[in-house]
Amino acid sequence: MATRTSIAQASRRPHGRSRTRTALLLGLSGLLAGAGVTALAGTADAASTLQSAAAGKGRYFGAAVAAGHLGEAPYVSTLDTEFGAVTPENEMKWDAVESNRNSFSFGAADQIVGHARGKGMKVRGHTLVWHSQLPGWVSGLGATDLRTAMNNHITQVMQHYKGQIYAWDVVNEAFQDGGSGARRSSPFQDKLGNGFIEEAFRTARAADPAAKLCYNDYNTDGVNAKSNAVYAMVKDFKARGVPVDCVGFQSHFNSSSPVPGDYQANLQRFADLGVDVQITELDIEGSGSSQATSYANVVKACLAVSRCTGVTVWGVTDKYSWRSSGTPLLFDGNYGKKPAYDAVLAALGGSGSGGGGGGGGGSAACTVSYAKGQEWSDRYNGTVTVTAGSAAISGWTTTVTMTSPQKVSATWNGTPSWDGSGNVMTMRPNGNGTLAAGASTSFGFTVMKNGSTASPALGSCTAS
Ligand code: 9MR
Repeated sequence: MATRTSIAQASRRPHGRSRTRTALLLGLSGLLAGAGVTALAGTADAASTLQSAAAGKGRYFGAAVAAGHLGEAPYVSTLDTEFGAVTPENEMKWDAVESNRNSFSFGAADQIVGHARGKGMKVRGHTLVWHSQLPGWVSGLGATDLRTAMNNHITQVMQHYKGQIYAWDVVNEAFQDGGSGARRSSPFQDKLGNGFIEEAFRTARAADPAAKLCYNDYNTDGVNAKSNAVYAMVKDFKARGVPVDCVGFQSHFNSSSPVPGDYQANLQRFADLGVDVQITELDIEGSGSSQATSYANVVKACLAVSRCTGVTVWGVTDKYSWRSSGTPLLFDGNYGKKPAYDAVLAALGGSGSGGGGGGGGGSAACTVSYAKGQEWSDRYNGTVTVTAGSAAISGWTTTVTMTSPQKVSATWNGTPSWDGSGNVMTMRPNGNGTLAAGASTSFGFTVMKNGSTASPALGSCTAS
């Protein structure tokens, strides 16, 4: 387990701001005979997904995946619809594939790789040499034996997946936190010395020459002593022909470790050394528009660096995140798209924003997405997130259509009006009409089921 004091476990509720709940008297407006709800326009330009939008920018958009969740239908459909790359979250680590010396078990990792490749997704291999999730037998070896074991591990694992892996995290987290810029103490460092990293990369190149070979670390996302030390190593490797192709920036952020102001500059300086850069484990604790803005900033930074080849978020849904109480991902526990999702999609030029361009300009546009909230036997809550496109907006309008005989009994953070049937709610801002480019707001409502559990349908979003 990586210990990291800078990442506090935030325990804030998602979307936990105070709500002004406006009870609506529905009396007449709710009931409608016949008609029902027909297909409706749905979300505006809903064809766009994270991967399709990223692909439009020449990038991949991936997620860390756990084999244990591949039997859960909404997990798989979210993964398959939205993502174009996977990283096994734990299944390729040393303790998972070689818990006993020279006895390899690839079952769980194979499941992920098989699924991903069946869907045409890229696979990032994670990770070959790491001080954590390392079986006890490795730590107990003397130097000569350890060197043999390390090289054997790299060779066996990489050859098993030869030709199937886009990029490998060959060495993970080998530097200390703090200002020393020193290597972290580990069996590899302590017994083999600084040269173990170089040796691991050389062995990896021989095992699968087609895979990109990455060094991956955290707290190296901005310019600091730790990233300076990694930078010096990569520079030295490039100068001496040690085979390194990419550097992974894990990018685990929260309020005490926010996205650094020099994030893009840091990516760029590594890219300028002649390596690709990748955002490898992105998650950002928080909720609502501040989380969305941080996500958008990370994605924009990657897009601004031509050698930033893709972004991987560290999980599909908040409920399975390694720090789930911090709700750090793009989909909530019910697989609803969060404001952060919309912001990422907009930053990638996707959805209804008109895409294209590349930063700035453009006319007012917005997109909407729906997420189901808490549910009771007689009612459920819904949230609609409105996200501005590539230009700032000063107002928005969208419609939400319920299935008769459902009725909306309350709304918040919006100003509703109703059509004659009482089924179609047109929502306008309630003090939340002004949004910066890519920024989001949301409104909510309670739907009385009256026997129907149908989800509401969204119309398109109109911005001014
Ligand atoms: O998300 C992973 C979690 O399920 C494991 O318990 C944990 C064990 O160390 O590793 C987590 O993934 C880590 C990744 O492999 C390397 N960078 C930090 C990630 C979060 O701790």
